[in-house]
Order: sequence, then structure tokens, then C-alpha cells
Amino acid sequence: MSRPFMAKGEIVAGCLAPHPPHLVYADNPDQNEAYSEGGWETLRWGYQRLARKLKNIDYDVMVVFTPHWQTYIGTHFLGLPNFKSKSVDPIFPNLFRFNYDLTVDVELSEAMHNEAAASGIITKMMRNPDFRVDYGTIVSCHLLNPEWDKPIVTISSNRNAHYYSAEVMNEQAAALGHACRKAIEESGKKVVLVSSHSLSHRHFTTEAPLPEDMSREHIYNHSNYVWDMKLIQMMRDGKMKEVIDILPEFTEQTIAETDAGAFTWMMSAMEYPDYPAEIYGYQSVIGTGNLVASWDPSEASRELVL
Ligand code: 2X7
Ligand code: FE2
Repeated sequence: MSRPFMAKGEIVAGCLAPHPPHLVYADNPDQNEAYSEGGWETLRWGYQRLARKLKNIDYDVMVVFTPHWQTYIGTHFLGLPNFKSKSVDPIFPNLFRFNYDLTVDVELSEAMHNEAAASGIITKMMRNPDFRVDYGTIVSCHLLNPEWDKPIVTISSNRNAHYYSAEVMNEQAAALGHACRKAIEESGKKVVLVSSHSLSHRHFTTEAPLPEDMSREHIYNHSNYVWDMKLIQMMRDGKMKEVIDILPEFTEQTIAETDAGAFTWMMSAMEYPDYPAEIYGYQSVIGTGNLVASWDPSEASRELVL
């Protein structure tokens, strides 16, 4: 319910924030147990630049939609004020064993949950204190805000693409984005949205002896590269409605991580921007295509980055 005399809440930025654990591994933060000699600088430097921009934006909370919290009955929302544990990547435990201690904006989480439920979407609040937050949330949030000085909300990926089809996922995620926008506006809060995923997602099945050996890193195949570049050009051109319309085909052709619904959710919540995206960097990680990008609704602060 909206409160009288309260300023309307708003989405102040939307970030496409890929979450290969390699990027945190390469950064060697205190929280991660593994040690590296670096790697994937094009993405990490892009992230650092976007993190600096976010420092100059006034916002209350980061809302992240992640493919690695997979729910099969409905969309779930983090529902306790604090989660503290160790997050271990199930595929890359050699790279990512991260000790996290994060705060959640439960009020906003419940508001989005309730608005989504009111629009007919199956939803649930996650109230288990022993729940382990997924590495997608942690990697994207850490790289966008290494100080962890803002609360977050995580939204799970209801696996509609797998249960039904990429088209059904696109429609469901768009409805969820619409509901979340409404909840944010009524909350009076300033929110940064985070869509946590790679673009093309075919990946190598064996790892280099030294994971950060950049002489071994390249995109999985040319077709994936061409698809990624096509999408990035459309983002530069401000054609986000068109991007979302072709997303099911992109998802199927490149086994893209857009299957999770995060990108459609974010674009729907932002009402399909027709202004240029800010591009911060593109690079492959174990063969997948990864883009760091942002959508800044304010013309005054929007930049041509790359
Ligand atoms: O989850 C991921 C990913 N999306 C891309 C690359 C490598 C690892 O993990
Ligand atoms: Fe992933």
C-alpha cells in the first residue's frame, strides 16, 4: 500500500553483471579462500569502472535476479535480514569458496513478493536461516559493490524455460518485472537492479591447468560471438524491446544464460529502454560470452563508456 506524501520509488540503474566465479578468484578479495595470479582483466576493469559510477549514484538497495538459485515451484525472495555462511561454487570449488555476511532489505523483498503474488505469480519468501546464498548473487554484488555497504534482495529463477519453453519464460519474467517495478515505485526507495548472467553460454568442459592462464581463454565458437555482438549492437542502439523479442531464439541458439529470465525481468521493470546502454566490457570466461553493461535512465549522468 502506498504511503501518503512519500516520494515515488524509482529504478536508478539496471546492470548486466555476469557472475563467473573466475572474476572474484582473479581479484583475490579477503573473503575468498583461493589464490590467483589474476586474469580476465577486460571484465574486471569494466566492473571496477561501473562500481565507481554506482558509488556516485544515490540508491538504497540492490535487487539481483540470479540463475543459480533455481526454484521449480514459483519465484522465491530472500526473506531474512541477514545471511552469513560460505558460498562454494559446485563446479569450481577450486576457485570460489567465499565467506559472505550480507544484509537484506526484507521490507522491499516482501513488497515485491506481495505485488507478484497479487498479479497471479506463484511466490515464496525464503525464511530458512541456514539457506546458502548462491554464487551468482555473491559474484555480481561483490564486483558491483565490493564494500557490501548496501542491503540486497535476491530473486530466484523459476525454471520456466526448462519446464515449458524460452518463450514462456520470457512472458513470465516480463510479468515479474512489471510487478517488481510497481512494488519499487510504491516503496519510495531508490533501487539498482542487477541481472546476473553471461550472454552466450557454451563452455569448455575441461579447465586449463592454471585457470587464469589467459593464453587458453577464447570464445567457444564464432557463431556465439556473432550472436553476442548482434545483441550488444542492439543495446547500443537502444532497441531493448527488440532484444527481448528475439531473446528466446538467442537463448536456444547459444545456450545462453538468459534462459533464467533475469534479463527479461530487468528490461520489463525498466520499461524496455530506448536509450543507449553503457558498455563496460566484453570477454569470454571458459568459453562463455560475458558483458558488463548498464542502463542509466538519467540522461544527465548517462555516459558513452566504450
Ligand atoms: O556460472 C557461471 C557462468 N555463468 C559462466 C562461466 C563460468 C562459470 O560459471
Ligand atoms: Fe552462471
